[in-house]
Amino acid sequence: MKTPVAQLHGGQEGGGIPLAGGGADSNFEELYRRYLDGLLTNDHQLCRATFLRWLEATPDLPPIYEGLVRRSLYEVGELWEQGKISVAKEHLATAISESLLNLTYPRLFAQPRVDRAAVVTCVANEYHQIGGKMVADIFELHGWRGYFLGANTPVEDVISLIAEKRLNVVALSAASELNLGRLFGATQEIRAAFPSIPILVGGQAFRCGGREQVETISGVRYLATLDELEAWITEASGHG
Ligand code: B12
Repeated sequence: MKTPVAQLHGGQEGGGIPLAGGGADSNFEELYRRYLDGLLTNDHQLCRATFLRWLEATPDLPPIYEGLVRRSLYEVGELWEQGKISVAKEHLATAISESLLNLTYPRLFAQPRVDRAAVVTCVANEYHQIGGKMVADIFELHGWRGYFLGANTPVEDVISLIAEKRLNVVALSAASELNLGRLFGATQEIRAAFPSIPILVGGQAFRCGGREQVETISGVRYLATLDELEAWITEASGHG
């Protein structure tokens, strides 16, 4: 019998998946297919085992966060958009994905701490929070404190928090294109309240543009990937 992934995409079934031998890339591809099967059959155990296998084999987080979790959720989103899976299945896949991110905690908090802090939040009306959570985790991985506020946060509350904590950067996330205007507005309000704090922005809301507009505000940078974020953190960590 074909697996759900094979049924939906006409692809091959995954077999045993030792990571040594047979080419690392093809093994990761098989792991990915197995993980996606787990998501689509709501098999939390299988997803967990596959996630841990990938985690063991990968010293860095961006490959697992983007190569496994983001890639699979984008695929889940396409299947939902095409009407091939139900909203319920998409929600289950999201819940599994979100819970698995916490398996990286031992690695995140094992890093030596630096005296830096970031706040990461989704703008008001934005309910896609997994990308923002990944961003906060990458700050933690680099020894920063990554305050993650999650979905749908009013900008005035973000501003209060910036005033309360000693923050070095604000990171704003938006996935829905409809929220691009809110993100732009939030960025302007934060800049008006704090003339020099760096503001990072990102998320799929920028898929069809918007970067140029938001980067006209001083000290605002759009970053597309976790690798770009790591480069930014490394550079910022070097400045006293
Ligand atoms: C899960 C999901 C939901 C869940 C979210 C739950 C949760 N806990 O997050 C729920 C059910 C709430 C939801 C709701 C909706 N959703 Co939805 N959803 C998704 C889905 C399947 C996965 C989202 C996800 O987690 N992706 C994985 C993360 C890791 O990727 P990411 O967000 O891009 O983040 C990465 C980068 O962008 C970057 N990044 C992100 N933010 C930031 C910030 C900074 C500072 C930096 C540096 C980097 C960065 O880092 C991450 C790692 O690379 C996507 C499909 C997709 N393509 O993503 C659709 C999708 C995003 N949703 C979509 C839609 C249409 C909706 C709804 C409007 C549906 C509806 N009719 O109600 C609502 C909107 C709700 C709202 N107001 O926000 C569309 C958006 C289309 C568009 N162009 O705007 C998508 C693309 C599905 C589709 N194919 O049509 N959704």
